[in-house]
Amino acid sequence: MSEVTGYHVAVLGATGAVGQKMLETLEQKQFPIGKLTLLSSKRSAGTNIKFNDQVYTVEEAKPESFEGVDIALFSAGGSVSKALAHEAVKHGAVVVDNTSAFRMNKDVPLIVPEVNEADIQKHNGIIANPNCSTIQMVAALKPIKDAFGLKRVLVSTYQAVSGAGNQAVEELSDQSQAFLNGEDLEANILPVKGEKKHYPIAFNALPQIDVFQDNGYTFEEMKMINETKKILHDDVLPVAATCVRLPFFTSHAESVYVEVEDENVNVEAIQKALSEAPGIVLEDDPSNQIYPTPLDAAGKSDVFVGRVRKDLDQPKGFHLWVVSDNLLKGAAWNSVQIAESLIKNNWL
Ligand code: L14
Repeated sequence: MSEVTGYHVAVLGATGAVGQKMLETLEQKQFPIGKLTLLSSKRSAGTNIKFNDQVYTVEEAKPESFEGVDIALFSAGGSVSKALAHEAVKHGAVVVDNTSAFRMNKDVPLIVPEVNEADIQKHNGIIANPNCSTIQMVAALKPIKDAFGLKRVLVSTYQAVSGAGNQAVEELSDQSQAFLNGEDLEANILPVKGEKKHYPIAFNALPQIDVFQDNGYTFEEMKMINETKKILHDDVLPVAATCVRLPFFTSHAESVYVEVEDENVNVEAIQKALSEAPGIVLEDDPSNQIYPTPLDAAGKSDVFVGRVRKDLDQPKGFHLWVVSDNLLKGAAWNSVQIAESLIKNNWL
């Protein structure tokens, strides 16, 4: 790239829920863009999108689309990433991939910049953006691990529908209206688009996010488990997860139980470590009913933590409540942060 004009950035999946947030984030953080290419599947090609007061027409993504591209942000689903990421790299782009296609590949760094930024250097053209639920959890675990050691993690999630895309967002709003009108609820998307069965999400809770694995866990749960170990560089860390979809649009919340290594850690010490950590905002004052909620976190880049408590029976056990915008820190903002780090550190 030339210093004056900025980088050639491509966004693949530009019309999707995450792609839209990627564009908003690039605008907001004034990413140094010299040229912008918006790409999508054939279905969404032709859509016009405004960026920095200029109108762009979304083009169908093909291998040649990446000629001259410096940084390609991928968010059009795993199969599209599998088909096009290596092609993009061959054409000279560095890919930040927001799907689960390459996350667990040994030669693909899996990055949350506040946690393991240095791992970016080992990239071979593809860098993976972790799962949304993983990102906000490891952001909160990292300062605890650094200060007190980490022995075990148990998490239950309360996840927004927007993670499953714009169609799931529409489904929740249609069903909510129907429910209040006393009409039958039509379910076609959730829990998983394309699965045999669908359940209403409005006024409900669905203990299935992504498809079931042979071990009885869902893929979302296994992503949280495996990605957490990889990002924290601890292959033997015990992690278990239960992932649940709830009827709100934005931000995931998580009830996280951790056991630390050190003896005699108190709540204040955990709160201090969290409040000093980058990207974390501690909102924890029960006497004034201060704690994070999904509505409050929506539209913000940080990870919010509250309800820090000591377990009543396990002296090294602590409970926390972790909330963040799933489309921002959980996806678009984390990807743009990775791109910023590539530039800042000369790791392109
Ligand atoms: O693995 O349905 O990046 O909310 C995260 C959102 C998978 C689907 C991922 C959802 C996706 C998930």
